[in-house]
Amino acid sequence: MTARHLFRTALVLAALALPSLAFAQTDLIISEYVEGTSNNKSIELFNPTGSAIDMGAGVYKLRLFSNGSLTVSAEVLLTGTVASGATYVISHASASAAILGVSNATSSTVINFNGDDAIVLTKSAANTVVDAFGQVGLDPGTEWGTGLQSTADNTLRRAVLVCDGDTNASDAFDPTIQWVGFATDTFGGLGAHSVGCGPTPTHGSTWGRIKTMYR
Ligand SMILES: [Ca+2]
Ligand SMILES: [Ca+2]
Ligand SMILES: [Ca+2]
Repeated sequence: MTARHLFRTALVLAALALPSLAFAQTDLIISEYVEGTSNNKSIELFNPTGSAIDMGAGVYKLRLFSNGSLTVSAEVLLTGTVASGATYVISHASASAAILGVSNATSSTVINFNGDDAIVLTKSAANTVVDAFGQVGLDPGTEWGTGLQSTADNTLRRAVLVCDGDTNASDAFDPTIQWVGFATDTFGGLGAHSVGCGPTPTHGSTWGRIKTMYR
């Protein structure tokens, strides 16, 4: 084999060794929480993965744990498929027309929180936690957080760099870490969500992830 052949072979091997692009995100996240006046209440789910997610097939549930309860207060079995990059909005049936107009479903038992209640997205018959909002088993009094970044009388939107759910529903919850706060009855963000994490190299170099985040 000549030096030229060796060089070309090395190039081919180097190309084969390049990581392929894939989405590192693996599941749905809770991307928006609306706790407004009257029954203006809503939860938005977002699919940050590269594939559609069939919630019925995956036995996804949205569950409410009211006022520090350790046992589920209400739950709804979710159905429908959420495309990659799409949202799924579930709201109180008596919410304003602006909310209902962008809602995919309603549940007046689960979407029935007022600031001191935890909401957990689970999947499978075993109710594996996919994402959690609030702390199950703890009543914070009135709300978690402060000012606009609190769970009562505000809209909270997941920060763009949050691409994976909080799979621990039992630890302390501070909405100022992963959530951006908006004034009471802010509905304009429902039905769409953006994240700063697109496809990342399968072999997970941190630099590759950083580059795709800031591209
Ligand atoms: Ca409550
Ligand atoms: Ca948690
Ligand atoms: Ca949104």
